[in-house]
Amino acid sequence: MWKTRGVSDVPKYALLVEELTHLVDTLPIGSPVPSERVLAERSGVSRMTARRALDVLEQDGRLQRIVGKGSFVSRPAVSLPLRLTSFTEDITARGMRPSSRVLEQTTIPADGVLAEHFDVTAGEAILRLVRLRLADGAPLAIERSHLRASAVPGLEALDLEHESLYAALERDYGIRFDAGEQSIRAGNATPIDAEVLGIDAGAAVLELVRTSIMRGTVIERTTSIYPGSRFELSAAIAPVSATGETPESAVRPRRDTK
Ligand code: 16G
Repeated sequence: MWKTRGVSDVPKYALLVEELTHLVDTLPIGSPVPSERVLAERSGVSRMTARRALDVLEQDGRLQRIVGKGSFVSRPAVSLPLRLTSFTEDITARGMRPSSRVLEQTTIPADGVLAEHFDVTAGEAILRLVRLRLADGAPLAIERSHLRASAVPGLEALDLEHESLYAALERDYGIRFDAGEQSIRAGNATPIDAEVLGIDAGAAVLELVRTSIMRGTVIERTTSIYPGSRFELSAAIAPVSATGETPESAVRPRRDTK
């Protein structure tokens, strides 16, 4: 006789995949994930269903199964490339759907620190844009951007909830960055950022600070906060002889700035 298991198990299976995805999202890399047997008992599904759910996460690269040991949260789902690409491009390239929630969009006068970053006089208009960035609906990062207002008149009226900042800069202002600098430093989530990102206050975060330049003019400076337990940075490293420059380490003492 044919079994009807497939039909009755579908919602439970989907639910289990969803639950497991949420679990690995919140656990640090390397943490153990409940075994097939425990999952089956807890969720009231067959062991076969529990195994299939674990398979899905393994195929997505979210879990690593080690024979005889169990399943573990695997390397980050997203590694952050060190290139002048946009969040939208990076996430789309990974087969996920990017989206944003605008938390703040204002024009402010440059204080001393911003004036120095943008090489303008204090008081000059700077656009401030704070966005929660999501991939497939899950919060990934908080980005606090400052933009030279004189280079992007009218930008504050754009709907940056639904479109890429870099795409808008190129389309409306012909801005395509030709240089940039990015610093990466360790930090701890502030209570506000932690709540927005769905992580514990004080949890380790990666802070990426990017300065984007076109024809020698700083246009953008953005600080991105990523949960440290889920991301890694990857960059190609060239042998010293290939660069023709004096060797200099990328690691330097930290300067705390906006
Ligand atoms: C990236 C950039 C950020 C830029 C954003 C634009 C890093 C560390 N930062 O997240 O500086 O503002 O892309 O994204 O990569 P969008 O074009 O999708 O709005």
